[in-house]
Amino acid sequence: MAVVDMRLACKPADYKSDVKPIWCPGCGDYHVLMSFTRAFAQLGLPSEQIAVISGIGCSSRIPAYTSCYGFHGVHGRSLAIGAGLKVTRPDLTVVVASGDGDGYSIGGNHFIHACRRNIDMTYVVMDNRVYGMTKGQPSPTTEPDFDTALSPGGTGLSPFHPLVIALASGANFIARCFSGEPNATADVLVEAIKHPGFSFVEILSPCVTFRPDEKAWKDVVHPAPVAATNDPAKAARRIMTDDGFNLGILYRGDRRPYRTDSAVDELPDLAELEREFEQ
Ligand SMILES: Cc1ncc(C[n+]2csc(CCOP(=O)(O)OP(=O)(O)O)c2C)c(N)n1
Ligand code: SF4
Repeated sequence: MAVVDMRLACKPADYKSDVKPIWCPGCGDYHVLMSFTRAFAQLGLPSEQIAVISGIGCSSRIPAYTSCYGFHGVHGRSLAIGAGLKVTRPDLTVVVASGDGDGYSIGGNHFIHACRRNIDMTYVVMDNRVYGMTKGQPSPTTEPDFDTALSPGGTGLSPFHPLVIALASGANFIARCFSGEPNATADVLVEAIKHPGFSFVEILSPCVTFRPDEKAWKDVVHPAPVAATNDPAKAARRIMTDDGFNLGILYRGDRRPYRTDSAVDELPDLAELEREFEQ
């Protein structure tokens, strides 16, 4: 019998659903979707072996646009849902998608503990430094001088630094990408998904409607000048001092992932638990 190499047989189009995205024309998230489907095709994974989980926001609509299993959850809780799924179904490839509001504001605590737990899943945050879906409020990554009718005079607050927080919380794979470079982003997603344990990919993805200034990101992003390090001290220095536009895999450590297989072995008999509960 002929053996089919799934990587040759899979095309990005196989991972698209027939739901038409309703993002604004020019939104960076279209390119992120393109990167997802290219990465899945490169990996040659059947779509039923992938689950894309999200919270709430424009960015969090992404599961509906893929042909993979999906769960459009509640605001800020995508990582909790993804972790629960991965622990009970370790055979699935779990990709969790979020926005900077969803992931760093209401979901900020889950982010820290997901980095710490190191469950084998990939966390993608489409960061546009604004709440797009609810019409332009500042998010944790918004610059302090973002002066709009909703934040008159700017917030005056120091932005959250997701990569530094991820590193300090124990994340073992940290990358930054730009939505406008879908091939490079797909390559990073492939590496992130293959990485054992929690992998964090921050994708700068412009909100052209509430942050038209972000269209200029395409002129300021650049590949990181040095290769990924596995030394957390070096990574900390690099990430804390970079200009916020260095792209690529910035840190790749080798901390042991959470043992999902043993967690499943130790699950009690659910029927028995139900009987006990009814008594
Ligand atoms: C519990 C709860 N609080 C607030 C909201 C309102 N809400 C919906 S999306 C959102 C922010 C989304 O921002 P972000 O995650 O950055 O995604 P974007 O729309 O920019 O892609 C907020 C505050 C909600 N849906 N649920
Ligand atoms: S509001 Fe912003 S984030 Fe939402 S779809 Fe439009 S451009 Fe994209």
